[in-house]
Amino acid sequence: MEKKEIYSPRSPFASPSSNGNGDKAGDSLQAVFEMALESQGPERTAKLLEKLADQLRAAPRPSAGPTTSYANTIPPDQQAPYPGDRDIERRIKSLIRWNAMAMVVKANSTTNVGGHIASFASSATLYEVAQNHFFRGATEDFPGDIVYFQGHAAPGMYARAFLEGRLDEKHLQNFRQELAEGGGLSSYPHPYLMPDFWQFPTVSMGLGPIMSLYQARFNRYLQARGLTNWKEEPKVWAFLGDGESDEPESLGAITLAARENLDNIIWVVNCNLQRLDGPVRGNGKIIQELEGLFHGAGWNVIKVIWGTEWDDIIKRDKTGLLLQRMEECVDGDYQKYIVEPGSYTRQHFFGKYPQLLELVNHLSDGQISKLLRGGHDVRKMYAAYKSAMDHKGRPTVVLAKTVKGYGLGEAGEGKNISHQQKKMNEKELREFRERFGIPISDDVIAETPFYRPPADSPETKYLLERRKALGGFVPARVVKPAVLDVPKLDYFTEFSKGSAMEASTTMAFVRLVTILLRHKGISKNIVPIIPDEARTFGLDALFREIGIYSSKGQLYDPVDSSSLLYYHEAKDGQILEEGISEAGSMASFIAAGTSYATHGVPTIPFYIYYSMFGPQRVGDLFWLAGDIRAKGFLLGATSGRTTLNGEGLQHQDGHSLLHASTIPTCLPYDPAFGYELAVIVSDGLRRMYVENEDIFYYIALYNENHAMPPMPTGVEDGILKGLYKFKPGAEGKKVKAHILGSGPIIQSALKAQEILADRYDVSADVWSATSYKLLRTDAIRCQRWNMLHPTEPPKKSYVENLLAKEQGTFVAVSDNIRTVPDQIAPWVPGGLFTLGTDGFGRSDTRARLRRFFAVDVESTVIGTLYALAEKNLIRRDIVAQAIKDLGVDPEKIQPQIV
Ligand SMILES: Cc1ncc(C[n+]2csc(CCOP(=O)(O)OP(=O)(O)O)c2C)c(N)n1
Ligand SMILES: [Mg+2]
Repeated sequence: MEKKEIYSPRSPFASPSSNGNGDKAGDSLQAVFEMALESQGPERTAKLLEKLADQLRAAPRPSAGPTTSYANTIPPDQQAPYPGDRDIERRIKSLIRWNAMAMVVKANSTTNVGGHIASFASSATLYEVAQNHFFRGATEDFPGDIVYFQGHAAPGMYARAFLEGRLDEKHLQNFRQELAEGGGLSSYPHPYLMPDFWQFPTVSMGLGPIMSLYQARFNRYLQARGLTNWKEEPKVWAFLGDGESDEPESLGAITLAARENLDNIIWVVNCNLQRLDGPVRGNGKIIQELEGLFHGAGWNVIKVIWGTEWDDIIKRDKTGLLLQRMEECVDGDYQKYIVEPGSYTRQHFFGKYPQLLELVNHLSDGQISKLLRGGHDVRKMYAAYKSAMDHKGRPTVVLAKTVKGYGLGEAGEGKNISHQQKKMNEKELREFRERFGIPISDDVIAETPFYRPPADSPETKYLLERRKALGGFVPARVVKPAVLDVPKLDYFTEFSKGSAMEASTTMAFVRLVTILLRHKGISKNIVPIIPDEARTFGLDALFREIGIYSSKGQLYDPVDSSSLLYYHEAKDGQILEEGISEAGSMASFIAAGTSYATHGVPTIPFYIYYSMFGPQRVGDLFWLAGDIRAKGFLLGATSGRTTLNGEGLQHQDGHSLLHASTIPTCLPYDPAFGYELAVIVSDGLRRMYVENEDIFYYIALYNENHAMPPMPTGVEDGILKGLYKFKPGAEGKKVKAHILGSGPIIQSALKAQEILADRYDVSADVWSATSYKLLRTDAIRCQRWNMLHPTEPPKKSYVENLLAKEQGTFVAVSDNIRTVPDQIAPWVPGGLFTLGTDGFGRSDTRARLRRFFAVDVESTVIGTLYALAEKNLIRRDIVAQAIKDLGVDPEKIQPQIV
């Protein structure tokens, strides 16, 4: 069994050999006692026992369950000595504190853009110790440590970058005013907005933590697959709030890190005991709660609760009452000790037991109120980080106790309103200046000027020297240009030829990824990601072919080892089989999709999943994929409200395409045929991995088999732009119509085309609509330009040009809600009549479902005739007759609810 290195002991008698064997320990104690009695005599033995009893009372006691006592994990005598110049570091930190506060106060003196002071005020020491001694920047043969900064502590990171000379006053002045002249700083870490600075968006609580876990695992994956040449492994640091730990994404995946022995990750939880509204656990202790959780999950836990001044007080307590008092106080009490004067703490904390008062007799009330919490003590934090860095075999979490709004005094130290505090009056500014010794004079203090010491000052020199020694600045996002040798469209000729056999687009994708995995230029860069659904999509053949990544290889003989497609886990496996975790899978997608930037190693994630459990389930991570400039392919399989027929309401997806359309860097596609898929993927590979565009793809895949025709000539451009004519209607008919179909529902359009021609004298062209969003974006772009250039010849969008000369009426039909095709309605000549699958799905056959939602062949015929009648192009009684002839019940229930 692994040796427990936590300080807070579980039992004073416990030793590794006697763990779990109380009798043995008891026996040896008995033997020692008898020896003492014999050699020392009863009197001296009694004295010795008394002394031991004293020590026992004063020793930290074990708590019940997986927690240890409310004490620092690392005892003072085991603390690594502090290597830095504490004095100068304190001055640097003070200036950073000032500038971080000033930028928020300044921005809010003339605007209402907001910002946070209290969060960084509580975490300044947590970051500064790491900046001066741990975070390693990127160098030629080292990718740099990977740091997830707590989002709303961003002002502190900007303030440091200002001192480092990376940002200037103008930037700070324009904090949260990014559209101001000269540009400004984004509110939070957003690589989309500050692509040279931020690497990881973190402010949506919980996403930073889960990303960091999968990033650490992805780093191991890259190494196992031989895709790196690092001189040493980077550490992944994640800083999060104690309130943030309530998010399921924060703690939901922590067992992964222990299971995978990710000793390359360090979490630092800033336990300031407060969230936005008030205490995180007013009636309990968040540090203890988190300790229990992390211990249970197999992490190495380091608690940093008390600062150095407490060491002596704790040592002098021989009664055990101090620890008892520390444990019986809840976080609500601890918060109160911050806002009340030292006399209150003396009376209510120490005063509960008279013996404790004696311990602080020598301290004034002022001194009592300044007894530091561990997270504000560089020596304690350094020791914790050092121990975390050196820890082998398990991930580490540092639980650091701090004060929210530390140093803000009356303006918001430890108050329930602290989080929202963004203004300070002159008196408060003066107090802040005094407390931190900021060289700003009275006459200008009201303007909260920024302060940067001169370039040759000891502070600037020290700070730069430290960063230089550690490899460079953090955060920094540096993208080294890399171009992959991606296949061109001719690599996919089997798709352009079509196939005699019916197939689904999911099958087409499986084939496509299989041949991509054989392409010399990119095979090794591909990262297939699957959340326990490979068999559903027919991807299980890949298990054996490329293996499932497992850091442990395969320690067992799989039950299906004798079969051709056995479940094959391997240390260099290529598939990331994430189990049932869409959030985890998205985190892996993001790690792989940003590897080009994080590591300078472009990888191509293909994440295939049940489309219903995509944006609807983990939409915030989809949004983040845009912000972080991720690349890759998301494949929403088993798509379509009626195409996935038997699974019912919670599976049948008819709206992911709409969700995906909302993400600015996402290209959503709804292909109907194998060749369309090939055109989209090959162009995507070119755009992302040759042209280096920071975009990603969402492709809806369906599981209905149908004909896979050869590619008509000259349609590539239309496929990519979102619309092309697939099959013109019959010649010589009286009226003209156009049906836009997508995915498998284009089959309804094609059969409707025949019926319309044969029975109603209507020539209907069938178009394949591969992406309504892209058509719309293009149209909006033109429209906006026209609005702002009213006297110039107007620009026309692709869809307007394409449809300009077409006669008749336009109808769209898809297996998605009507809003998806309706996106282009304003630019369709004469408008668009849409059939779609609005409403909850339900289990039944495809035929019945399509009739129910009115996207089947008959409904498409009726819809087209109706649209023609609405334009007086045919008589209304023809529509009524068609409804009868085609056997459609006009009174059938409406799928829409409200
Ligand atoms: C998903 C999500 N929900 C809510 C918020 C709004 N929010 C921002 S900060 C915050 C409180 C954070 O408390 P904590 O994590 O303890 O951080 P602290 O500022 O105390 O360090 C909240 C609720 C958010 N940013 N993200
Ligand atoms: Mg907090």
